[in-house]
Amino acid sequence: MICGMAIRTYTLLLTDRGMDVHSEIAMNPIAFKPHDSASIVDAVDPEAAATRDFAADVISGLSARHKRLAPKYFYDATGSHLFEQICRTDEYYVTRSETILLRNIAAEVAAGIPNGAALVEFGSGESAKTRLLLDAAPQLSTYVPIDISADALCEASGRLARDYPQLRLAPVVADFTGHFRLPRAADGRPRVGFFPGSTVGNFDRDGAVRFLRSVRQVLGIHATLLVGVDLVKDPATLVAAYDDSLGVTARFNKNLLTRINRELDGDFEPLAFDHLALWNAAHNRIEMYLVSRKDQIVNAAGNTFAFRRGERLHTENSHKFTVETFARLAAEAGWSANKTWISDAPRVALFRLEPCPG
Ligand code: AVJ
Repeated sequence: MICGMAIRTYTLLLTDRGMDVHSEIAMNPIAFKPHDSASIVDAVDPEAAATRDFAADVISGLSARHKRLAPKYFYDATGSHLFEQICRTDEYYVTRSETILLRNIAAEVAAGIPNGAALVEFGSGESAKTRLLLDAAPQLSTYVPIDISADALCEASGRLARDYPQLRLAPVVADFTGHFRLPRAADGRPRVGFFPGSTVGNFDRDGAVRFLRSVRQVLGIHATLLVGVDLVKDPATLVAAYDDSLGVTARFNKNLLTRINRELDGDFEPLAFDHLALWNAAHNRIEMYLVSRKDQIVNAAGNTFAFRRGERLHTENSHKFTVETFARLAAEAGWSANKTWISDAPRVALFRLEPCPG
C-alpha cells in the first residue's frame, strides 16, 4: 500500500519556543526536507512517544475521583473506522447535515478563497467533506490535513494524491490540541483553516477559546477559518445521535477499552461496561460515559484500578451551540464571524471567521 512506503513518521523535539520543549509527530513526506533537520534536537520512535503519553493519561484519568479519558484516544485505526460508520447511522445527523450544507454553499464558500491559498484542516480523518471544497475551489494550491491517526491520514492522503494530482499535499500526523507548526508547503500562502464536524464541541469552553486563539496564531493575520458547529436542539434527537440503535457508537466508545488492552497491556472486559450518552442541559452538551456493570478491578499501564458497580468513566463531551453562543466564544478568541450558514434540520452551522481587527 502507498502509505507504508511513501510516508515516514518523524518525531521532532523542537526547541524553537523558548523553554517550551515539546514533541511534534510530523508525517510529512513532501514538506519534510533535510534542511528542516536544524530544528531536530532528537529523533525518537514516534509510536513509543505516543504510547507513553497515552499511558500517562490513562493512569492519571483512571486514578481521578471522577474517572475520565480524553476523546482524542478514540481515534486509533479501529476507532477512526468506527467513527466513519457512526456517520452512516440514521441517528448521527451531524456529518450528513453538514455535508449537505457544504454541498449547497460550496460555490459561495469557494468565492471567498484567495488564489493559491493553503487549506489547513484540523482533524481531517477521511477528508470526505474537504473534497467538496477542493472541487469547488481549484484555486487552492496546497492542502495540509492534520490528524492524530496516522492510518486514517495515510489512507486519505493516498486517495487525494490520486484524485487531485495538481494539489500539493502536506499531511501532518499531530494531536492538534497540542503545539504544532505548519509545514513549509504553507509558507507565504494565504491560509484557510477548516475545522468541520463540530469537533470544536469536544473542548470545554476555555479549551475551545484557547484552541481557536492558537489557530489564529498558526494561520496568521490574512487567514479565514471555516468552523462547523452543532446547534442546540431537542434532547431526544441529540441523545439518539450518540446512542444509535445499531450500537455503533457503543462499540466506538468501548473500543477505547480494547485499545488500552492492546497498547497498554490492559485486561478490561469491554462487555463489563455499558455505553451511556446523556444530555447535560446546564452545560449544553452531550456527555458520553462507560459505566461499570459490576464492582471490578482492572489492570492497565502497569497500574490497578478499581471500579464500583455503576461507576462512570467519562469519555467525551460534545458541546452544542446557538449562533450567538458560538459567535461570542469565537470573539473571545479574536475571531469575528463574517458569515454564518445554517443547514436544514437537524440543524448544524458553518461559520466563516476572520481575525478581529486590532
Ligand atoms: C467527531 C467530535 C464531532 O462529538 O459528535 C460521534 C464524535 N462521538 N459520536 C461528536 C462522536 C460520538 C463527534 N466529533
